[in-house]
Amino acid sequence: MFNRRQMLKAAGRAVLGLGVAVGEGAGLAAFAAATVRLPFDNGERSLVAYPGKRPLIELTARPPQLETPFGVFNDGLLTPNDAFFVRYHLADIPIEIDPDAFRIAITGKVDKPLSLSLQELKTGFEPAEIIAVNQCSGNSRGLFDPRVAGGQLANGAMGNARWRGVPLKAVLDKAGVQAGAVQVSFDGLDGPMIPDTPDFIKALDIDHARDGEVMLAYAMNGEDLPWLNGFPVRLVVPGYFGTYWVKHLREIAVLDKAFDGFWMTSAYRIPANACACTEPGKAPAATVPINRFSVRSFITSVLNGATVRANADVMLRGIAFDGGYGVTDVAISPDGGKAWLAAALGENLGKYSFREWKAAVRLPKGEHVLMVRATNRIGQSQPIEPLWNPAGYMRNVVETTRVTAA
Ligand SMILES: Nc1nc2c(c(=O)[nH]1)N[C@H]1C(S)=C(S)[C@@H](COP(=O)(O)O)O[C@H]1N2
Ligand SMILES: [Mo]
Repeated sequence: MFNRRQMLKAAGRAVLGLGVAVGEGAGLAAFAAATVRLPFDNGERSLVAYPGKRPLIELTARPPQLETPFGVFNDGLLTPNDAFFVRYHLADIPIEIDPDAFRIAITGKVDKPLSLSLQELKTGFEPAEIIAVNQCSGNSRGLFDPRVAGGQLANGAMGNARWRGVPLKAVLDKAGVQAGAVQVSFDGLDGPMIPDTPDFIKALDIDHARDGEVMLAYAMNGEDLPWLNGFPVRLVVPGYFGTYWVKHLREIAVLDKAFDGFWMTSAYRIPANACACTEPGKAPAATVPINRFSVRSFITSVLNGATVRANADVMLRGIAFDGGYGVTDVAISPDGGKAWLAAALGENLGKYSFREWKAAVRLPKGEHVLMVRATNRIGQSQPIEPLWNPAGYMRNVVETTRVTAA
């Protein structure tokens, strides 16, 4: 219904459109097409079409937080731009950006501070592409038991896209990082509604920032970034949780000490142990900033509660991914975890991408519990019993899909 490209042409400046989407949550009711029920208590949600998006599962309106309906993940390995999930923390999101006036500042411990236009970013550096999954730390949080506070998401706060942009390393090299640099911080155009709320700023260690893979992305699946996914430029941190993928990037600061803002030192921290977990209800003794994805896999071709043909080959299909070592094995259980058979892996789109898998099962008449479990190159896999932590991060239990064969 809303096409940003048309908006650009029409107005010269880019605007989010539908000021109502940001300012007046109530006005959105008119766009609610339907509702869905996520598989947990209070999982009733509206499907709402925001600018540049098809109807998605609305978690909050101010700021917009949208989850991808799970069926999308069976349509292809790349998540379409108009179906890609949306996560914001602060309600004052940009609603008007002039792409010609837009600049990214590179400041701090550099020889030559830079102020890069979009044009300079696109033409002054060698472009790079990478296919990578973006997943929110709290993806699947609504499934935690006992329940935890935070956005109550099912499994749709993830997506896989082909990102195009400039390696952060190239930009930092141009600015000339000075000796003693420790971290690099990233700030976007969005801000808090009241000054007491800390601005959303994230940081990476200097070596990570200069690994050549972390990218300033200006395109996604061959098009400009959708507004709500960070137009005109966002950070892409392959293998790392979405919290580092700062949108509407406006300032990159090279720091000579670890960044001490709220979103690094208090939020987005996980228990400092091998499972990143605690006993349900217990706080961790020590924490570290959340970092790489744990291994996950999903059946996408049949959903919980589906009916499949009995005594016939049923081709199961799905996706698997990890934090960048690469998925090497996917196994399927047709009987709730007693027997496991190897699935065939599909095309390798790179170690940060969703990897397709397929496996045929034959099921006698009756109820069946299907499971899928992936393992990566360094032997990391998925727990049969869910891990728990107070923030509801990193859920990666072996998924269970109940079907009836008839
Ligand atoms: N500017 C800005 N960037 C941000 C955030 C934010 O609140 N503001 N949220 C982060 C979090 S927690 C996630 S999960 C991803 C989500 O990316 P998406 O909205 O493009 O799906 O954006 C990240 N980048
Ligand atoms: Mo997130």
